[in-house]
Amino acid sequence: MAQVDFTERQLTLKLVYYGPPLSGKTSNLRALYGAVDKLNRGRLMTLDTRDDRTLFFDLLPIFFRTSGFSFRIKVYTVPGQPVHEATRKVVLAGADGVVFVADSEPDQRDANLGSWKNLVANLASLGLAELPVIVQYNKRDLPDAVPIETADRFGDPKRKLQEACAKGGDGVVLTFFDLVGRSWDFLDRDRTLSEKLGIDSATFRRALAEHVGITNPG
Ligand SMILES: Nc1nc2c(ncn2[C@@H]2O[C@H](COP(=O)(O)OP(=O)(O)OP(=O)(O)O)[C@@H](O)[C@H]2O)c(=O)[nH]1
Ligand SMILES: [Mg+2]
Repeated sequence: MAQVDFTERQLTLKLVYYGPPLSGKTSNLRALYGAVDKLNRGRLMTLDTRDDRTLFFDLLPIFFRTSGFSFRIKVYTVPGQPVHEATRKVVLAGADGVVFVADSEPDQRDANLGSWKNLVANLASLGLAELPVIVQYNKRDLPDAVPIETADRFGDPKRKLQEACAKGGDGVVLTFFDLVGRSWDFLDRDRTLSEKLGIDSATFRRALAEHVGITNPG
């Protein structure tokens, strides 16, 4: 869970991008890296094999200050290939929120569902069943992309779906903002964060939008 250090006046959030193999998790991180002002991000660490598949995880640190408090957001991806199950669980531990990157290719429906079930099982075993999860449908640029109206909503017909093209960057920042906001609200509910920090949700969101150098999220 989030680390709050009142002596250092610092809050650290951990977000994880999860999903089936090749759905575009690493591409999301690359696009985010490109969108965030360089003063507000660290190095993008990607651990690939030679064929560009994530072997362990990727990590992008993002940071900003407001009202005398410093915020660090550690954004991770997991490797999608089934063989990396142990790694996925390690990376997911301690998360404050998850983006589930689904693949819009029609033939990836089963892969999406399988990965979703894997996520739900891992969250439950880590005691994180209530964690905010945003579903992003990536690769919307593909001509045969599954229509968003008929896309799998993973058991919740009312679930909001974020559309994205991580390769071009569309929807990546919006997905990220949505998750950071939801993670803040989730933590605030449990730990009365706003009170302790003297920063309310609206102030936090405004600071995030201003300080990560994005004037028009989306
Ligand atoms: N057409 C299209 N291709 C995409 C998009 N996003 C990613 N890709 C491609 O999909 C492939 C996989 O992308 P990655 O970001 O490496 O996928 P991943 O989810 O990190 O894959 P693993 O780490 O193996 O689980 C690459 O060839 C990307 O260029 C997109 O929005 N549209
Ligand atoms: Mg990857």
